Amino acid sequence: MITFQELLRTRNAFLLTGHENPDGDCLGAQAALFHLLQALGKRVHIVNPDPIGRAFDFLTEHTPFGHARPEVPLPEFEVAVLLDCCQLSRTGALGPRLKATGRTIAVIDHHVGSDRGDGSVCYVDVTAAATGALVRRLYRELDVPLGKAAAEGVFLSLVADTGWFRYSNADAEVFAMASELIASGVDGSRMYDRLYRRNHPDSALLLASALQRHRLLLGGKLALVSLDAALMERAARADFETDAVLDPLRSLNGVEVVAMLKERHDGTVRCSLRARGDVDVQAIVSRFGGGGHKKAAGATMRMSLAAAEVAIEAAVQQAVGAAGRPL
Ligand SMILES: [Mn+2]
Repeated sequence: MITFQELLRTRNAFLLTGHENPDGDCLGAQAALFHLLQALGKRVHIVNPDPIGRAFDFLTEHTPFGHARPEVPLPEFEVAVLLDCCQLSRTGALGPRLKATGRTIAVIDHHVGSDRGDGSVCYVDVTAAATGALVRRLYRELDVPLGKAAAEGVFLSLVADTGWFRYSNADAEVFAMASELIASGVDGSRMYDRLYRRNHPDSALLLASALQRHRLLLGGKLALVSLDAALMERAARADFETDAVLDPLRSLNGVEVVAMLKERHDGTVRCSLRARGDVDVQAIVSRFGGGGHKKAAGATMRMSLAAAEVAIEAAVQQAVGAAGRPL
């Protein structure tokens, strides 16, 4: 069995990809791995299922991000690397195209069970706070110095997945890496402004409308917010990041789980769960075919918004009971 490091050393052409609607960890890790492979003299292309979000456009100053278009052939590659996910199904319409090439699928990921996904060669650690932290480790193991563009990518990964160092996954490795990255010239405050302070003028009203729809259930332990397709369309037009509703709900005293349900036009509902305390939301979403981490997880549910609300409330009720605090 070839190691991940050997794979990077011995193959010459790589395609880097990740999950649909790539987030800061996915994109930051891709930027860092792109420059690692270039330093090793490899050919490398980033081809994501979706274009890079506007908030992350600063990454494109140093790193070329591409996305798949049905009419454009994929670049030649020997290895496709999935970052921040482990299943081709998470890459949307790109998945079947990658599979059809018959090339090696590799995985760098930190989600629960990611060593049992579609990767035949995996670099996985579920205790790592971010996929970008794993790419940082690869630089050390391959003895490649971290350049400025890669440092920016790793820092973005860390802040994206630790909620700017607030979540319980912000461990000693995260702070040690962050310290090293800031010392190497990453401007954290500037990145914060670029990520979070360029919102569309409609964003404040969208946040208010979304928050207005929340309900407290299970005696205040579950905060549930349902965003119907009409609101999701307004959000898309304003590039509004719906995750912004999660923190205000998680801040409410007594809330143990926050559930956000987003209605899609294809008849599915995207569910995002966040936990405070001991409830394992990864276990909850696994019943619906989803995945993630103990404190942050998601699933795509094939049902109506109303049915998803009922299903999630029931599943959370069971889990809150299982966590040792019966209602
Ligand atoms: Mn991640």
